[in-house]
Amino acid sequence: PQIQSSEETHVFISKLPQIPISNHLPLHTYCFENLAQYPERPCLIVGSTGKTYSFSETHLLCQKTAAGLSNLGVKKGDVIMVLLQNCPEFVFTFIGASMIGAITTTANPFYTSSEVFKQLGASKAKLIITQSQYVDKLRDPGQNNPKLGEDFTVITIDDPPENCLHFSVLSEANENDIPSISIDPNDPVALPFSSGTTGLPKGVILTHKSLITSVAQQVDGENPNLYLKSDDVVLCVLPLFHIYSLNSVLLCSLRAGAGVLLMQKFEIGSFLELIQRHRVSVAAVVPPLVLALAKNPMVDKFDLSSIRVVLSGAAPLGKELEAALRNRVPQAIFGQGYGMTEAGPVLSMSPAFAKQPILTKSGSCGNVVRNAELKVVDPESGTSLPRNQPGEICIRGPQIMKGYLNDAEATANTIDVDGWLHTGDIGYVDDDDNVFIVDRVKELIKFKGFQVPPAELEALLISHPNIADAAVVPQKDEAAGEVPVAFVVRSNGFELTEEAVKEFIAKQVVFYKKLHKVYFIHAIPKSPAGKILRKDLRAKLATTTTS
Ligand code: 4UV
Repeated sequence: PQIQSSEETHVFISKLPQIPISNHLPLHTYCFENLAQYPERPCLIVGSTGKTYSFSETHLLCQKTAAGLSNLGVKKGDVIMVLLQNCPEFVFTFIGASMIGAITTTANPFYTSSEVFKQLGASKAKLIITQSQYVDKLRDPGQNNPKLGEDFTVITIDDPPENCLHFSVLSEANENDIPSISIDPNDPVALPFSSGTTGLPKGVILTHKSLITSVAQQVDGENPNLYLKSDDVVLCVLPLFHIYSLNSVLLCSLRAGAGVLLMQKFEIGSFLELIQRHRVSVAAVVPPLVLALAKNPMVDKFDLSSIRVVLSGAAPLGKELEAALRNRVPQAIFGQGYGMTEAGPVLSMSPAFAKQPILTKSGSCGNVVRNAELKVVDPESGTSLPRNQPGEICIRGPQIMKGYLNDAEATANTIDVDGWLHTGDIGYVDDDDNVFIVDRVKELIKFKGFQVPPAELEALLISHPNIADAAVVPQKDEAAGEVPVAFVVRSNGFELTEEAVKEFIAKQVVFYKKLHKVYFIHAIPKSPAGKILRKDLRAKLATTTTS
C-alpha cells in the first residue's frame, strides 16, 4: 500500500463528543460501578419462570461463583467454557470468571460434539458449564479428544449426570474465598470464536480494556450513543454466546443499571407475550426477528407499546423490512448497530438511540462509535477513500481485539502495523457521517446473523472419499439472509448425489451450517496462487435459478 501523509487519510470519528473511559478497571468492577445507586432494581429476569435477581443479588451470585471457580482450582489466565442458552448462570459464570482473572470462551450449545471439541481443544478450557441435555456431546469417544472427568470438569445448571457437578458448587460458595489477584487492563476476559475474514474459527482475545471501551462507547458519557436507563427492560433473546448480545445487551445493561429479560430461545408467541408482560422497552434483534415483528399476524394481538428502541444488527437489513417494522411499532426509535467480534465488537451505532437523538437515514448503520477512528480503504491499493466512496471498512481504537489466540499470522492479516482492523466489509460514509454497508469481501456467510465459515465446510467436504475438491459460498435467501451452498468436484468415476453430500455435512454441523444446495462442477475456479475465486462462484449462482 502506498504511504500517505495524515492530511490525505480520510478518517471518520463520531459526531458525538469523545468521552473519558474508565478502561483501567477490571470489567466486573466497571459493570457494577454504579451498583449502589440501584441495588434493589431488577437486574436479571428469567422469562420462562419470572424469577428476578436484583442488582445486589446478581452481584453477590457473581462473587460466589468466582469463589466457587477458584475453589475448583480455576486460576487467573485459565479458560472456562460456557455452553449455555441464555440463563442467569451464564451471567454469574462470565462475571465470576472475570473476578478471578479467568477467561470465558462461549460456545453454542447446539454445536455438534466435534464442533465443541474443536473449540475446547483450541481454547484449552478445563471446565465447562452447561445443561445436562448437552453432556452426552461431551462424552465423545474421539481418539485424541480430552476426556470428561479426567481432562476437564463439567458443571450443569440442572440435575448433574454421572461424573458432573451441580452449579451449586459455585453459587453456594463463600464469597469471601475470592482470591486477591490483580488484573491488568490488557488481560483477556472473553474468548469468543470467529472465523474473521478468512479460514477456520479462531479464538478472539477480548481484554478487560476492549470490552469496557466498547460498552463505554455505547452507554457512557453525558450523551450516550445508546441511552439506557435504570427503568429500562432490555430484551435478551439473542444468544449470549454471541458477542452482540453479550456486549450490547448484557454488559451495557449491567453498566447502565437496566434490567435484562432472559429468553432461552425465540418462539413468536412467548416472545410477544413476554414483551407485553414485562413491558420491554429496548429490543436488540437481528433481521429475521425484525421480519417476525414486522410481518407475523400474531403481533397485532399484543401490546408492544412499551418498546421505545429497536436495535438491529449482525446482518444486513433491507429497507422494505425496516419500513414495515416502523409501521408496526411506530412509537419506537429504530436503528442499526454494526459489529464484528474482532472489533470489540461495535463499530457503529445509530445516533437515533442517543440521549439527544439524531435521526439517521434508512438503511444506515449509524455513526462510528466515540473514541474510535474509522476509515474506508480501496481494497486493492489500500488508499483511504473520501465520503460516499465504497471500500473496505477499517476501525481503530482501544476496543478492538488484542489478536487471535495462538495465531500471529491471522492477527497480522487482520490488524495492520498502524493498528487498523480490516473488517472485510465493503461500505461507505455519507455526508452526514452515516455508515452504510453494501457488500462483504470476506468469505464469511451469515445465516440469520450466525457465522458460517466456508473454510470449515470445505474441509469437511474434501474429507469425503468421493469428493476431489469443493468450495462453499453464500446464496441470498429471503428468510435467513444468506444460506451456504456448495460447489463440489466428484472424485473420478464416483457416484455422488446432492442428498448424500448434504447428509454427510448435516450430521457433522450445527443446523445453520447445513448446505442448502450442492452444485456439481468439473473444477473449482482458483487464482494462480490457489485461492478459490469465490466471486466467480457467486456470479455463477446469480445466473442459476434455484427453487
Ligand atoms: O463477528 P460477527 O458474528 O459479529 C456480529 C456483531 C454484531 C453486533 C454487535 C453489537 C451490536 O451492538 C450490534 O448492533 C451488532 O455480527 O459478524 C461480523 C459481521 O457481520 C456483518 C458484517 O459482515 C460483520 O463483519 N454485520 C454485522 N452487523 C451488520 C452486518 C449490519 N448492521 N449490517 C450488515 N452487516
